[in-house]
Amino acid sequence: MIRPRTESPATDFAVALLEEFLALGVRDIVLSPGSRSQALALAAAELERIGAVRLRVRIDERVAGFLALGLAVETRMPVLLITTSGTAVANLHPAVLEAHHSGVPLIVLSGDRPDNLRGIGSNQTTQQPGIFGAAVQRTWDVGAPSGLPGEQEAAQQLAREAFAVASGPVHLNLSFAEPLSAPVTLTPVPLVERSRDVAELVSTPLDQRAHTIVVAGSGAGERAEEVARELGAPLMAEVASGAHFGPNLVVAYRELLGWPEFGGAVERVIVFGHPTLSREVPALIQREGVETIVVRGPSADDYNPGHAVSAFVDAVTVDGDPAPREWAGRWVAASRGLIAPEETAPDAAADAGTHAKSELAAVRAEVTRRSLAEAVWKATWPHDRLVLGASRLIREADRVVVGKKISVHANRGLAGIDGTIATGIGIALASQDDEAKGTTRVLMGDLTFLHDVGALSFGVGEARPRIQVIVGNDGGGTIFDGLEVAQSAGEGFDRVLLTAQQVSIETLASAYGWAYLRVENRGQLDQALTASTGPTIVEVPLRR
Ligand SMILES: Cc1ncc(C[n+]2csc(CCOP(=O)(O)OP(=O)(O)O)c2C)c(N)n1
Ligand SMILES: [Mg+2]
Repeated sequence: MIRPRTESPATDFAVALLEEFLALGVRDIVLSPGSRSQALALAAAELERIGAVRLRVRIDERVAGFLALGLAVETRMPVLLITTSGTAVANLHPAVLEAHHSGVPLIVLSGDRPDNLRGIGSNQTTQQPGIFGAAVQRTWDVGAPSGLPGEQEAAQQLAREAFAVASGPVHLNLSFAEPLSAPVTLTPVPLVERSRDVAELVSTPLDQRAHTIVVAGSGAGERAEEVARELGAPLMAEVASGAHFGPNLVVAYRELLGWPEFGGAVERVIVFGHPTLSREVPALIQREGVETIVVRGPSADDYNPGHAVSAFVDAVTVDGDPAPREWAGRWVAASRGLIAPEETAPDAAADAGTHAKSELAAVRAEVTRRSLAEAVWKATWPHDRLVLGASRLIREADRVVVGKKISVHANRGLAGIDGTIATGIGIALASQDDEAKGTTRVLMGDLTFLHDVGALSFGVGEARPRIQVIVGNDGGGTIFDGLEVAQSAGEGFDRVLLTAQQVSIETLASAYGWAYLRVENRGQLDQALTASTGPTIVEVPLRR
């Protein structure tokens, strides 16, 4: 549909562009303020007023980028990101890179000056086309609309082209000239719910040869679990793979991959998603005589450690009956034996007094990384969402948590410690949009938290989801303690790797208007995890 013209060609273009994105099925817009992009921003605000989009406004573009990423992860639809010119655009780069490497659709709309005002030292003007390099599927540099006939149709065409290639991030750099906007009033038009065309995948058949294992990395999804069952293969599913459940799950996969009678016996590996959490998986794939088939995902790069992968396929099918249960059963049983409880549970046969005492001791016990990961996992149900930051806690969770069919996300495209809170808020907002359902829990280390503290800011009128940001605070980046450098670095280690910090998280929570709970023992942790309603920070002190 073409709207009547306003006094500003910029506004006419912006409205036509955004309305076409809506017609294609886009429902979420995130924007940061600025003058050059005002036509887009005001059109977005008007579309929000008539109930046609969900609009989120964030002052920090880095936060806006990761918020959009979280929304897109949850909705599986492209999200529009609107920014002004200059450094504003560059602040989207981290989220654009993560989206590129994990195959999340983002459509960046950056405002810019017209061509004749670029490269002459105009205020807030830099080389924006190409700023994201190879991290975007495509870049358009669009001249300023000037009111010529056909400009609105051109805007619609642009939206269709961008939407069609947005399997990851794309960049529309849009020039605008004065008048940068004009008042516009929109009336709702009926929107057709359209799902995105999914390309027909060519399936490769797999036989049930024994001594096959299925590996599920980040973004693998439920299909990995299904294929493991159909093949009768043990399933090495990372905690944020979307496949960490089912009868074939092998939680202690790292240990077993190192054992000759388990890892040593593997002949074939089927990989879904992007494995990043172990050294054992890439080592196995590079071992002489192991055949590896990678099922391609949306990520930019195909997983190919040591260039040792034998075949890349779009999808797999399994014909016939699973391999004998003996193979998978052995792995599952051995894994169960390895994941012993951290502390012995109260002895049921003991007398009532001893029983009560040991229960009390369990409630008062200090929280460890393992018990923190397990408690958060245990508190999460299918209507909830779990987001795991980079560093030690996701690794701890990956080593110990039992199989459970819940929605878990981690930014493993580049495994940055940036944007974790914003990503979690995006997932929370999108997953809770319909009716009040579920809580999103975001578990991270203290540096990861401090890196994204700006994401705690909700502007006036912004929706505040049910979210718990759970910070395991060990006073710095203690993951480096476990690396070789901790032994070799000497005095500089604490200053430049651990980067110790003593920031008051409680004060930050209060400054940003979040509820705050400090957890001193396991009993308090369990209570805190089920307590909250609105945005809450749960600080859990951990030993270095
Ligand atoms: C944006 C970014 N900068 C730096 C790194 C390197 N890095 C990985 S883990 C880490 C420390 C994380 O510390 P914390 O969040 O406290 O977790 P802990 O290691 O203590 O569990 C850093 C700096 C990264 N992954 N991403
Ligand atoms: Mg830490």
